[in-house]
Amino acid sequence: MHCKLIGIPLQDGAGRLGCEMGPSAYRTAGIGEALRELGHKVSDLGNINPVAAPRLTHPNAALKKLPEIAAWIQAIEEVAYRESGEGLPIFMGGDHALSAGTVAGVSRRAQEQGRKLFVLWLDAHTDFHTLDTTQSGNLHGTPVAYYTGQPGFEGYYPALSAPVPLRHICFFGIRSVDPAERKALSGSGATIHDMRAIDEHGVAALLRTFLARVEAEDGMLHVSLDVDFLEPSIAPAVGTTVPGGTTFREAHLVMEMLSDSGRVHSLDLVELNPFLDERGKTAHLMVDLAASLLGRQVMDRPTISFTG
Ligand code: 6HN
Ligand code: MN
Ligand code: MN
Ligand code: MN
Repeated sequence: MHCKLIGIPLQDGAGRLGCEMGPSAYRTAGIGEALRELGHKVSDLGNINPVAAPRLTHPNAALKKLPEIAAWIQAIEEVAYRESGEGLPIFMGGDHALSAGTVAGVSRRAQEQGRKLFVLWLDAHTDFHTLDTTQSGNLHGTPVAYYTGQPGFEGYYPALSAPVPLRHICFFGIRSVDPAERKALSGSGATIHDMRAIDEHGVAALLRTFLARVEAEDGMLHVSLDVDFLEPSIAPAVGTTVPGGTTFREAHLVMEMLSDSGRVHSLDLVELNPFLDERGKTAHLMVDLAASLLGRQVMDRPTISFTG
């Protein structure tokens, strides 16, 4: 596999500063070496820079940094489109607003190839606010609504060429949803596995069902991993901690099953705020999770099919 590391030092979508240091922290934690050790070809393509911010005003006075985010998304979408033609791009954030661009770009590529794109959203949050519904005004709460083509982004975020159908989205690890998001998602067709579902059924059964669907439709899978998917005690370096996240083993099992599926074509690592970390432990865990997704395993295993 050709892994392409792409840094996105974006922090304007988060409520506090620090995510712009994320790409450096992944490099310092040895993401390149970890993937090379697994036998992959690794290219570090450097960091993305935003285009010039447009002039934009919006009736929702809570919105923060809307012109800046619009400019970032445009630059990110173009890189994601370009780099998803070959190899596996790994987008090292940066806050979760960046996924508006990565998913839009990867989706444009999938559409051009006549393939169906699915998204696994590993997060405490659904990030399903529109520009009209967000009350915090932090635009990292909006990427999923944008790339699935919900109304209200026209004329603000870049025009979307290939909206991802909501039935192709699986939210996983959810435990904090705002009322407007909950209302918009109810009956939407998206799969939502909250922490209660994970407690009751375990990650393996839930993920296996989703991966079987992706396989049945010969889909390509984009994985978006928000640091707050993880239990805060093992991953403190995030500005939006919510108690009750996935454990070390649950998260690794998700990655190991994704690796076995062979369906993952692109990956976001988002919301790492190195300023909040403890001696690099969150950065290292995120690198280890990426390595598990890219084939690291303790022992050789028989090939597993998710169709049965
Ligand atoms: N994230 N729903 C909250 C808000 O401010 O809109 C939290 C968003 C968190 C964003 O997880 O990337
Ligand atoms: Mn998120
Ligand atoms: Mn989150
Ligand atoms: Mn591909």
